[in-house]
Amino acid sequence: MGFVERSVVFLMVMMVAIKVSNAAVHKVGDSSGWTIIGSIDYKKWAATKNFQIGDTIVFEYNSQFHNVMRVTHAMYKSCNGSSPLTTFSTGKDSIKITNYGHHFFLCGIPGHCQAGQKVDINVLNVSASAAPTKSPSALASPVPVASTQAPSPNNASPLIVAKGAFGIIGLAMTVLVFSIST
Ligand SMILES: [Cu+2]
Repeated sequence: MGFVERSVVFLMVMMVAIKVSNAAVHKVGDSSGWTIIGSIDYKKWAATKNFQIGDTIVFEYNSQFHNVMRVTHAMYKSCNGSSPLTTFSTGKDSIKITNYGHHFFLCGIPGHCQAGQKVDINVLNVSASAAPTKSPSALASPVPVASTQAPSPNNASPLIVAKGAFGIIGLAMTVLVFSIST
């Protein structure tokens, strides 16, 4: 492979590595899993998590006794599992979050949802607490800046993005040069 090809491959590997490292896996109910035993408060569980796009939600349960149905808000509220959007039933279902907003799930076995086996995965479109390398849309949003410090706050966002990109490329190039010279 030539230098250019190697550079491109290396950069792609870097991008994938960065993407993977940002994504989290959330096991519903933590060690208890997806169950009606112990009356787990899945609302409470979800409230302690910071769900992001790219994260994976894992439902672990005994497939003889439970399942997982993705439903609408109305179905979630009324525990109606008669016409789910999707049904999962492997006993270990991994669902990747691909969009913002609420993702409603319940167990479709009669009585289980009423007993509390339901969860609302809410993916917030905010990243005030997120790392600076998160989505560009978050960086582009207007940030209140003291007028004495920055007379033109509109210029701040592209600068941050550019700095982040140069940082990644710079790091990649450094490693690349190192790998070639050895
Ligand atoms: Cu169940």
